[in-house]
Amino acid sequence: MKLYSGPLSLFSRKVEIALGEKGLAFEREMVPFTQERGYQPKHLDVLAANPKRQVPVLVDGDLTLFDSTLIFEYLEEAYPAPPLLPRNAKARARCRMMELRADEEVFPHARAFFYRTDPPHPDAAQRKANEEAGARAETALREHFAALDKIVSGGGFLCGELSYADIAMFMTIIWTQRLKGPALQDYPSLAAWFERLRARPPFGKAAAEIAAADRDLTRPIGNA
Ligand SMILES: N[C@@H](CCC(=O)N[C@@H](CS)C(=O)NCC(=O)O)C(=O)O
Repeated sequence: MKLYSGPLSLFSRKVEIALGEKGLAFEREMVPFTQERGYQPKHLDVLAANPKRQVPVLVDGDLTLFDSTLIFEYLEEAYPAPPLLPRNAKARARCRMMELRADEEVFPHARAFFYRTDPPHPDAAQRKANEEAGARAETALREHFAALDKIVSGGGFLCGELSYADIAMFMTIIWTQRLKGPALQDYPSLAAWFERLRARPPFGKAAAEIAAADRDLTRPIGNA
């Protein structure tokens, strides 16, 4: 298998963790990424494979597949052991909604912090608007963290056993933390869940590589 990934691609790192948890070997190709130019120039293989021109792209034999959630669905069908979704249909559906919650409800608030690693906007009004949007995102994230803290208060995972929902939420929470969103320490069960995951080699490797990529590629926060 071959995975086109990116050093600071949250969605690609989701797939790396899932492949690792399933014990599947893969060759990884990192596409170009810089803070200044983002994903330009696009990797030619990614342009050919994905009309959305995005990573992750997974190649498994004669199958070329994009979108992290579709890749999860494929991995679960093609490589069912160990499972990363519950067995019961309703529990699986709930777990898929939890993955969607990470990607589409919680992560958009982390996006509101992207201005923190961008060069300061030349327009003062835009800088103020960015900071106001960041403050609203902080409030929303605190509510999400409190709700998630309750879900994992028993010491388990988001859907009972380890699942794709944990992978997606772990990545989203890394993004909130690297962009200096609300601290996890105020949510002890969620912080303990995060550390339980980080102790697993595929999660720990992704977290360490993202921290290294931040040191190499990201403009430090606070130097505005
Ligand atoms: N829904 C997609 C999102 C993929 C995505 O946003 N990829 C980003 C990197 S994390 C990308 O390639 N961005 C470059 C671009 O959009 O031009 C997924 O889950 O895979």
